[in-house]
Amino acid sequence: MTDKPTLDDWQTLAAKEVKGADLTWRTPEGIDVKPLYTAADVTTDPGLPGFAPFTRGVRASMYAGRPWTIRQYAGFSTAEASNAFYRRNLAAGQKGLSVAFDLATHRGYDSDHPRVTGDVGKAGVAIDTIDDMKILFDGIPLDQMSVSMTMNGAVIPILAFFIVAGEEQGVPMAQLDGTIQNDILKEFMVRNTYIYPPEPSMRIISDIFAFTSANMPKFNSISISGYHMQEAGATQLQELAFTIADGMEYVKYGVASGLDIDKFAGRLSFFFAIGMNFFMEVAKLRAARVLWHRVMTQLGAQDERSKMLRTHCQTSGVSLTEQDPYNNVMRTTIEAMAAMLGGTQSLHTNALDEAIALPTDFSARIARNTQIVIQEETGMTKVVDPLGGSYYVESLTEQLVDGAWEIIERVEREGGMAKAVAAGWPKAMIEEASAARAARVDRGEDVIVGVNKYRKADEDPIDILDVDNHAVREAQIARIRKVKVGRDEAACQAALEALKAGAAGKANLLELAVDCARQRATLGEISSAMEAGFGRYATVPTPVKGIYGGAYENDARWDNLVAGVAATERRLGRKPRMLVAKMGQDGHDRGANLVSSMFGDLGFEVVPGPLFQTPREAAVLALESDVDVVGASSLAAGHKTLIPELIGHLRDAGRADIKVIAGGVIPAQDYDFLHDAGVQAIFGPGTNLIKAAEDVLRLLGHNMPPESEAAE
Ligand code: MLC
Ligand code: 5AD
Repeated sequence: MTDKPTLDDWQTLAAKEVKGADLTWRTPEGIDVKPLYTAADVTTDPGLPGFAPFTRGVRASMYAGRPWTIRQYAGFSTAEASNAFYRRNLAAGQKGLSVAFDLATHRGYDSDHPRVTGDVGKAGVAIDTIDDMKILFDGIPLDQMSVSMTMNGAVIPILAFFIVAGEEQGVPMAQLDGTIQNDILKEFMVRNTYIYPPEPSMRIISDIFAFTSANMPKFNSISISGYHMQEAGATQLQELAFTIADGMEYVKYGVASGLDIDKFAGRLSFFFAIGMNFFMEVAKLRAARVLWHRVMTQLGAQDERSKMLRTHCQTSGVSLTEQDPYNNVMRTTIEAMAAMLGGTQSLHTNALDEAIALPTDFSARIARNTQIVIQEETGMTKVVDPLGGSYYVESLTEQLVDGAWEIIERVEREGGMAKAVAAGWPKAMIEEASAARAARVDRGEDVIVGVNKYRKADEDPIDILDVDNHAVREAQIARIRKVKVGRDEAACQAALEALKAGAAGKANLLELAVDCARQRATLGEISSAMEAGFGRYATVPTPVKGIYGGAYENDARWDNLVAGVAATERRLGRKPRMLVAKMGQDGHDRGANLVSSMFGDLGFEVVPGPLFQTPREAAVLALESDVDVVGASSLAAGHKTLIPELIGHLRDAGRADIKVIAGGVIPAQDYDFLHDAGVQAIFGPGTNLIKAAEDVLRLLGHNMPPESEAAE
């Protein structure tokens, strides 16, 4: 009989099989993943589910007792259209609701505001008044259905509308079950639907904690979100650390505002993205629970429920592709499995058309059924934390806990997350990770099937949802008028004045806004009443330098481009200039920041345009900066309205020579329309930035050598 093989024996055997090749994989988190894990890699006992520190789940019985909530995020066009969509989805097996609002609503503008013509009803549903909110939940009993609302900027009017919609349905607020996102720190960092400056924004959050903990015991007062960090390019470690650090900051603000920690902490909830690194995602959710338990113990919570991290998850949008879109169904399935194996409480699975448009009934059905099949056909829900005890998963969990703790300690040393966000380093860290990832994808080092490998020669177009924002806007304007005519104007103005005074003083803003909602004040009016005291916040992007370009050191194609930029500079007598424009209320700046960063690395003079410009403002900036090209980045479906307007303003100013290119989430169906409007090049999702830069140089009159085409 031979001796039991040792780890050294395995090492020797494996090395022989692969002829000595190094099998270690360094992940973007900087974790060295080895080809084999054994008991020697695990130092802590994960304990049992339902018990501190909840590594294996927050409930003892987990999905064996009750499966996670199938909660699909949705909303588009009008309240009527979204309500009908919700009802169809609930009839087909969805369990909880999740409302997506349009960007005008997010940013506190009524649909009749001149700044939002391109955004009404586009990325979500338009909500201007309590009447819209009531229609949204028509026939959906709010004492039985839990409702998540993704709202951060205009969180006060939206929550007030929700409370009053319940009231007018006959449901007292104490019975309302659901979640409000209410997470402003990550808005300043990555999602950008803030309205007010950081300080009053943090006060709003504490006011909501105070109001809901006193009046709405079933309602989750916040959804502390890492999702958007991962969407913006963060590594899973960054997402984990900054999310927990955000949570700490909110708890500290709540306590500083006079609340007892155990009175509100039990209703804090979380939200993570689940991307394609399967085991890392499983470990991330487990690590998050351990970290939250640790943090809350440190902050003095006594009640175990205050230390329990309950979370929603959404499969990753950025991991999905426009090309060969049916691959997205597989990707989403894999991600959904990671979310459930990590122990999520609630889940959204993305639709296969994610990279180009909002879901249709067809794509939403497949996305929803992905979860139903896992829950009802596979037996996977029968066992609690089935990956518990996996050497690899336990080891990754520990490494993520330790890695995140280091980042959290840095945040704490520097005074907490609000200060860190103001200083800007977390955002810069995420953008660096984003640029590094883009370079790895463009260089083919990270494979995306159907995009940088096994790409189809021809893509078959798929049917997508197109919202007519002009029609939605007209309908909304009519309803705003109707509501204003029907209300008691003096009572409404008095409620708004009280809110204005409350913003200047210390009164609870949500309580005052509920009165405004009862008096039929609009979302824009409620928002402006607070803006009068708080002001509106604006920032200018600062693209990171050298990360994308640095990945292309000694690369012939990059060098060719740099030479092309230099030649263009000699021809123009100055560096070529590009404005990267973000128009409308679309704050998704990942693409714009990447493009600014890359063209800067190539030697362009880049003008990174501020967020939320109108087409006229973007045109004025283009003229003042005397740019050669405007790159309009659009990720929220406003392109068919905003980009043609921009071109019109440039032409009116006699500068039709300025080239306008468009990039972002632009469906192939819209290309002809945009070309006819004068757009000279369009770069959709999955564009290789090197190829895009070559096209831009050609547009600027440079004769790019043909070998760079061949090198693609
Ligand atoms: C659960 N329960 C159990 C149980 N499991 N009881 C006994 N045995 C078990 N095994 C109980 C719970 O205690 C709870 O009751 C009730 O069942 C509901 O379960 P839950 O686990 O709390 O689920 P849920 O109600 O769905 O709440 C999940 C949540 C919540 C806490 C994470 O915050 C939530 O739903 N979040 C969703 C956020 C979301 O959808 N966001 C979309 C973002 S999209 P009780 O009484 O204890 O409550 C976005 C995109 C963008 O942001 O950028 O636009
Ligand atoms: N309906 C459905 N899903 C949406 N998403 C954003 N808006 C909507 C909507 N109105 C999803 C996408 C996106 C993520 C932020 O949320 O998956 O990537």
